[in-house]
Amino acid sequence: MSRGGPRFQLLVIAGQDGKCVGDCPFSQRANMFSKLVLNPEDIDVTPVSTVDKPGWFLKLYPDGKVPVLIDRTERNKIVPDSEEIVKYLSTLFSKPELVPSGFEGIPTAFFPKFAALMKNKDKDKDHQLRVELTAELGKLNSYIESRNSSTEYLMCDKLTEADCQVLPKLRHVQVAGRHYKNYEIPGEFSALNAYIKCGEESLVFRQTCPADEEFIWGWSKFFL
Ligand SMILES: N[C@@H](CCC(=O)N[C@@H](CS)C(=O)NCC(=O)O)C(=O)O
Repeated sequence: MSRGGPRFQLLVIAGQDGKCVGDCPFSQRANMFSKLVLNPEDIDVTPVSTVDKPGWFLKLYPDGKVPVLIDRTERNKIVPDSEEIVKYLSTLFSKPELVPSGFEGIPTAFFPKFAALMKNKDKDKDHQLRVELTAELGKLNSYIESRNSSTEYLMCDKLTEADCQVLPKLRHVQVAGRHYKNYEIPGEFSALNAYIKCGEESLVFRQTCPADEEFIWGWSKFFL
């Protein structure tokens, strides 16, 4: 660590107390990826409230969205957006192996389907939205089944950017889906469930995952 403190600061969403880490999957993606690339002493992770955005944050980044990465050795260069943060860190530290090609082939449309179910207020549409969510999760299950069976994570035996994108979103389905919609990822999706178990046991996931209450609080605005 340099005398001036860590090189990077990562602003992520804050939870309900304004201090702990909240439930933004894009923030967790950037946080997970930064842990794959950087030594812990090279980065500070700072939760920022997006409910009551501090003036310093809006001055720094008027769009007011998280995550945002600050590179202190590059005159406090601001890198907003999880995708850009991943590109910036992987290029800077030359880690192409953490961003393998082929992500486009992974079926990830379950998250918009999940959000549609969570936001739906018409009881008559709920069943159809559940069916659509299950169908998308089924595609992900089939994708995982079709890979080399010795592969632990989505693309290989090590966590990559693909896992940083997908695992945080699956956690939303598990925790908020169960709480608000009584939705369970089907047990027969055994490849998907095994992948989730493996991913969620990884240190990087556990270090960055918000508490269950944060998912419940984060989605609560749709259930008032
Ligand atoms: N495309 C962006 C999405 C970031 C995003 O939508 N962040 C949400 C939290 S999950 C946010 O900051 N919302 C606050 C706001 O829009 O005011 C990324 O990948 O980083």
